[in-house]
Amino acid sequence: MKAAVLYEYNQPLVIEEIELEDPKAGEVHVNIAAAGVCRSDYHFMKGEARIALPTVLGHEGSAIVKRVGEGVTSVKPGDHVILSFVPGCGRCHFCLIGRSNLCDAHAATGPYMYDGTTRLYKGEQRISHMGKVACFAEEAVVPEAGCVPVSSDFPMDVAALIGCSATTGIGAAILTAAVEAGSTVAVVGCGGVGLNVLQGARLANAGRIIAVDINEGKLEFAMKFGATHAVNASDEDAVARVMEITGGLGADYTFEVFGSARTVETAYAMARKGGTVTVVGIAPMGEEASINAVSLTRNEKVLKGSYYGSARPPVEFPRLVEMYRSGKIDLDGLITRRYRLEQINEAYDDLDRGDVGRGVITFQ
Ligand code: PAD
Ligand code: ZN
Repeated sequence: MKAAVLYEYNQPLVIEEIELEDPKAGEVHVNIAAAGVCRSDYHFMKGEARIALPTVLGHEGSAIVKRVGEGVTSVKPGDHVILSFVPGCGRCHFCLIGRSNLCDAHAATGPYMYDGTTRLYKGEQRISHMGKVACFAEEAVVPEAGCVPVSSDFPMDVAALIGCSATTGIGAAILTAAVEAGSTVAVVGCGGVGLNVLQGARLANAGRIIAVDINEGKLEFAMKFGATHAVNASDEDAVARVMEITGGLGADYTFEVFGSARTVETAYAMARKGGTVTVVGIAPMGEEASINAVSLTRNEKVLKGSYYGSARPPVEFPRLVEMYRSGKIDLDGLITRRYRLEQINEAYDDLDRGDVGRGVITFQ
């Protein structure tokens, strides 16, 4: 099957034929339908985050089940599924307390299947699977728990977005931060994930929703996804502007959705006393944000991380499907460009330039 393989950091993905082994017990072989172009993959391409190389990236995907391994009961060939990049093991402490997004067994095996081996090879060479998904390929083998069924009349490009950006962004607003109705929200970084934080804040009936970005196009987009104010951080002091908009108080909830120490500090500075700062972006390895320790105490700020929107995919994916169907969230409007797998390097150049809401690779 054809896949996009990352052999070396800072080199283009290589589109080539590789081998996919049969699913083992508890695994599912799928045909990928659509894959979203997310910055998390880009962090690996740039070497800002590390993964076992070579690897097939892609963690925001939808697919159709082709066949199932021994013991698989929750899906069957022909079923449409949304892929989860943290398929909880169901047995570790975090899965048992209902926080499967923090699954220990998944973290321990990383980009390999739960038995620690791979299903992807180029000749003798082992290739790893990002998030046990690896959807920048025509086909994949994934754990059963990574397949969340979705009805066959549901659009597959939208389904892919539910696999990461929608769940991550809306979950950060609703589940991690639990934004209160009427409150003021500021979102730093309005790409595919940040736009979903904005619409999550709108769903929570936030009062003022302030979008902060360095790209004017993204800010225009943000106004369609719930923002009431737009702040261009490349031509004004974003913290000062948020203070001005909030009458000197700062925002009740702030979100960092780019991925850098600097923007974490910006989101922290914009929060009011007692406000909640939620960090969604994944900063380059080793970067440390500096937070004034006394300000944390005296101002009672709350600093939180949000991974996969604090979601339990089998619970939240179907909820997002229903919110999309009833028109409460807009996912079609996020998809600004569609690409073929062969154009994946171009898709990431577009992401880097900030040209797109969300790009999607389609396979069918
Ligand atoms: P994206 O590239 O689509 O969006 C990033 C946005 O940040 C762009 O609109 C940029 O213009 C904007 N930006 C850049 N610099 C600044 C700045 N200094 N101030 C304000 N805005 C700025 O990326 P994305 O939406 O796909 O991903 C955003 C981050 O979220 C990224 O770090 C990704 O790895 C992370 C992520 N986290 C999770 C999770 O579970 N926590 C899941 C998915 C993605
Ligand atoms: Zn993602």
